Amino acid sequence: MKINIYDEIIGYEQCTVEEMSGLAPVHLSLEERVPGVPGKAFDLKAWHREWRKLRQPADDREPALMKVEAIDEFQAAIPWEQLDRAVFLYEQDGRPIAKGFPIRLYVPDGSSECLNVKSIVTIRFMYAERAAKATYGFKNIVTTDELKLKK
Ligand SMILES: Nc1nc2c(c(=O)[nH]1)N[C@H]1C(S)=C(S)[C@@H](COP(=O)(O)O)O[C@H]1N2
Ligand SMILES: [Mo]
Repeated sequence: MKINIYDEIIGYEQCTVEEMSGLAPVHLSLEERVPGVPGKAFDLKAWHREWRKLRQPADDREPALMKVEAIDEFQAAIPWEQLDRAVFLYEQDGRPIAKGFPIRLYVPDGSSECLNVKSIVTIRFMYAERAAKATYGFKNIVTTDELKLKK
């Protein structure tokens, strides 16, 4: 399963969890940042810096916002300052994670546990777009039947 990665400076790319964790310079046990939750995780910002450096070494600007989207269309937009201790959980008991496959975000210093988004399929790094607060929730899905009713 591939994860869609978009970075305003780099563009679109698809990566497997193995490719992402293989590149990540900082690996840790999730328990070190989220007490009581075991599993293997890698540091988000260190991974992003490494990924960016390999593609665009001359530009070291930091994003202002990260947006993630899950298989079930749950999504979150998180200001970069809240992500200093954020990690991606990718393995538990030697296997891909059962709850949250393929990867799950944990934001230990975030404003809410609701930001621990499971089953992420798209990650976006934004530089121009900013937000004062983190937001999360399900995408607004308007069905064609609802559109007809509104006419
Ligand atoms: N993909 C996805 N991730 C999600 C959610 C969701 O509905 N879908 N709910 C969020 C909310 S509101 C909370 S409080 C936590 C709950 O985490 P838990 O299932 O480990 O208790 O997951 C977050 N991550
Ligand atoms: Mo929540």
